[in-house]
Amino acid sequence: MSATAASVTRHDWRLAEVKALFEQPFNDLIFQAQGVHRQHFDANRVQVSTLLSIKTGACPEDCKYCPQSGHYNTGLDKEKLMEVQKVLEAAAEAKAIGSTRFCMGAAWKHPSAKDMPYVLKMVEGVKALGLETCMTLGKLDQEQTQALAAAGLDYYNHNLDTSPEFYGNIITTRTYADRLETLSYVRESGMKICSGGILGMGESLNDRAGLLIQLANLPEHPESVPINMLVKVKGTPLADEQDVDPFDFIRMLAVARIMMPKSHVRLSAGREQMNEQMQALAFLAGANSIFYGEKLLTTGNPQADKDMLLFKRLGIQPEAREEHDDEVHQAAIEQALVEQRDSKLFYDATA
Ligand code: SAM
Ligand code: DTB
Ligand code: SF4
Repeated sequence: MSATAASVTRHDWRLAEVKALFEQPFNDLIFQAQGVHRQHFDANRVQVSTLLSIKTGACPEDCKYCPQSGHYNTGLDKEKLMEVQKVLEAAAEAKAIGSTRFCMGAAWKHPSAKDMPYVLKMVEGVKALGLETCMTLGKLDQEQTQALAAAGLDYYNHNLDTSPEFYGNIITTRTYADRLETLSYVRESGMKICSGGILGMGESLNDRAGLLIQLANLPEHPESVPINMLVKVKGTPLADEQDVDPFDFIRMLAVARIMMPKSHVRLSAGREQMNEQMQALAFLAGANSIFYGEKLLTTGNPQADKDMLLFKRLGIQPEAREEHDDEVHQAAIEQALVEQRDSKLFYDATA
């Protein structure tokens, strides 16, 4: 297929054709993905989101990849729900370093009635700071999605994680159908969906293709598709899984880009384990979003100044928030860069 053939938004993907996309020669796949990418996006813009864990550890779910599951001993310090004011301070810091979206995550099976008022206050406060809002709190019912949407929540993150066939090897306490139900409530409420998965859990090519088919065959594509590389955490059952071939990870991003041409595809967890060349390849394959700031939820992420330097070397501009003045945003980023440059820890590889 040529890289410039018009890409249509499809919802009827079948396993054989998706596998054929994956199995193309690498250069052909990247060329095709970059062609699709350019039909819908500025290829030199990347969206930046910052994560915060608002409730950490002791989760009743048994997700085998997760350092926060109460089923495994990972030595993580548990924390109860953060105070609203502390969350807003963290959001203001994220804004100051140039982030446009603030994603709050809680290690819950689902939010309880007593926690909801605090969560809604967090959404309102973060929104008032001029940031896009995102939350990931586990399973939701219809009443909760309506309340979050009314408070101004822009995105809800709820990952399918893997194919329906492989899912039972990874999680037994929540079903795939539960996840699809939460996604349908999020859609009904008018919020945008962020949903993706993880590579490196011992899944097959069929499972990787199967995950993308589930996401792309939803009635509407998720607006945001995070593709995580497993962060192997000691104490979790997946701590000793084999590394994913870096080129296979890039293939996943490229196929996601082709199947969901208008979605933001996020090069998500695992960037600390990737070199700059691999991240550049990820952007070439059509990834156009990252988590920005030194921490994911409980594990590390590259330092913000390192990411800004990489963007500068690649000629990438951070994407401005919708309805946000590009110049104001750019000024904030440049100010953050100047401040970092004055710090002793900053090494300017371009000087
Ligand atoms: N507890 C909520 C839930 O699972 O719905 C929200 C937080 S949970 C940590 C959000 C997502 O982070 C998971 O669905 C999973 O895809 C990702 N994740 C968790 N641990 C990870 C790890 N070690 N490596 C990569 N991704 C991970
Ligand atoms: C997503 O897909 N990845 C993020 C976010 N959504 C919530 C979480 C990654 C977590 C990595 C392990 C940790 O830091 O605890
Ligand atoms: Fe709990 Fe979410 Fe971790 Fe699963 S991924 S154990 S639901 S925090």
